[in-house]
Amino acid sequence: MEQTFVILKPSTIQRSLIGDVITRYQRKGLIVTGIKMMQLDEKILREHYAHLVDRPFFPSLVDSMTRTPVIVMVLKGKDAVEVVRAMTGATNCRKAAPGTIRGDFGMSGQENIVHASDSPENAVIEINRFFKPEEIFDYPMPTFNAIYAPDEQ
Ligand code: IDP
Ligand code: MG
Repeated sequence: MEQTFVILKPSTIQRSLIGDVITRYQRKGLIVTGIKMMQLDEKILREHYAHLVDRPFFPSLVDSMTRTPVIVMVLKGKDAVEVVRAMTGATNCRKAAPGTIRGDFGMSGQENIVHASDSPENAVIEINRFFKPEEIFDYPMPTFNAIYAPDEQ
């Protein structure tokens, strides 16, 4: 089953929303296969946000993403990348639809609560960038057969 990569950004840590955000993913039926707290630095952010390094807001984004440690997560589910991106909402929280995580928890374009991988290819790259193989776990979930029909598993 597909896995995707999520960062609970410093805005989430500072606003004590860690539990609320993780609860949203778990209630949806996504399985947490990896989770840890880590301090990001400019080097890893230049890789992770390579498409943005030349943008004028990049220094501010680095300041924001290094302000506190973050929580990085791997979530597993059918079509997990698409599902989690849909739950995330538009980049700017003020434009993100109500019901999405950004739409419900934020007011900023930069301080926008979470990062989520935007394609299956990037999910694999990002999981490998932030996690060692032994930090990702495959374990049985008793609820699995209540979350998915047999032909969806
Ligand atoms: P995404 O997080 O919705 O995939 P990206 O365009 O990949 O959006 O941008 C990565 C992150 O960079 C955003 O989540 C946000 O924190 C920040 N960002 C993007 N555009 C802007 C901007 O115009 N001003 C400030 N920060 C921005
Ligand atoms: Mg992006």
